[in-house]
Amino acid sequence: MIHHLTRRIASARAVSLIGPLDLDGDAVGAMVALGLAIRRRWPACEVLLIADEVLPPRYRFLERADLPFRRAADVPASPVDLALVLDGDPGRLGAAQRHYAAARARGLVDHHKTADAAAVDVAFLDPLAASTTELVLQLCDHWGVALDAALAAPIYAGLVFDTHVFRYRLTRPPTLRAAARLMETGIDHAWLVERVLLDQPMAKVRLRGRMLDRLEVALDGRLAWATLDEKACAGVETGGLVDDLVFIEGVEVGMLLIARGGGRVKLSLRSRGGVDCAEVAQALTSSGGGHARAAGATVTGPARAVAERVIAEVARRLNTGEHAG
Ligand SMILES: [Mn+2]
Repeated sequence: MIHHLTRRIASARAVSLIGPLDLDGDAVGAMVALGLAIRRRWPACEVLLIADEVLPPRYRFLERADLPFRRAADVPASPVDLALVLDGDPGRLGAAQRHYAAARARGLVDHHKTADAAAVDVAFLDPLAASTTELVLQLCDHWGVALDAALAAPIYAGLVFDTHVFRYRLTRPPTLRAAARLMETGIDHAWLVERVLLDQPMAKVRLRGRMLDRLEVALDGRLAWATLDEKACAGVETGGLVDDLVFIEGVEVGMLLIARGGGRVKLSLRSRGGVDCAEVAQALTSSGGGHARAAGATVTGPARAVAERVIAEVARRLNTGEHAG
């Protein structure tokens, strides 16, 4: 896989690196790091970074003046030799979709277990990688691109974002060895972690307080949940709030419901036991999905009715999965 991708990039005059909808620290880090690595290895290759949205303020410190992020709607879709989607599903690109479609060849660099190599011309995938930036580091090593602080910072940003600073399951010995190598370039670990993860807008902290105030439990304390309405969430980025609902003693599944306009509810699920959140989200609506431990969906109906449906789905899985470990 790595050789095939390398050949494709080596023969390309222009490569687009495309981020999925809802850019996160790993997607942004992977775009910046891979862009920089390609530029260093093949200086004549033109590299474009494209996403549906403008770069979220949190990640602006990663952007380089010589590799600016372009909003898909602001640039014409050109038939570049290769378009690569990083850290996401080529079916979820928003306005960047037409850039992907216009390319002569299409590919994927990703660590999601649902990534499908058969759907693209070239892929570099590893569902055991802790972040897509961990795969970018492997590409740098394969290409002989020297690791310095400029390259290490976006790679490290993706690594700490996706593992929540090495807390989650995909943190393995190679992840920590990679982290050590990255730190040895002189990057500031504490500063990067603050910028990428810890610093929160005041409005989000207050919203978290409101969420915790409304905490309810079900299924003998094994599911914790809360509901917020659209008004309370106005102007606040709600990503990650649901994580606070699953790391509670005895809780295995966390659920956050955000009531949106038009009778729709945004559902976010987290699991740390045997319940597969993606299955639960899919049981509610065919457009639901994600990972076993983190999933979501947009469902029609009153929030409480949606909650009851989720609780019933989780209850079935808790009962049948009792002895599965
Ligand atoms: Mn990722």
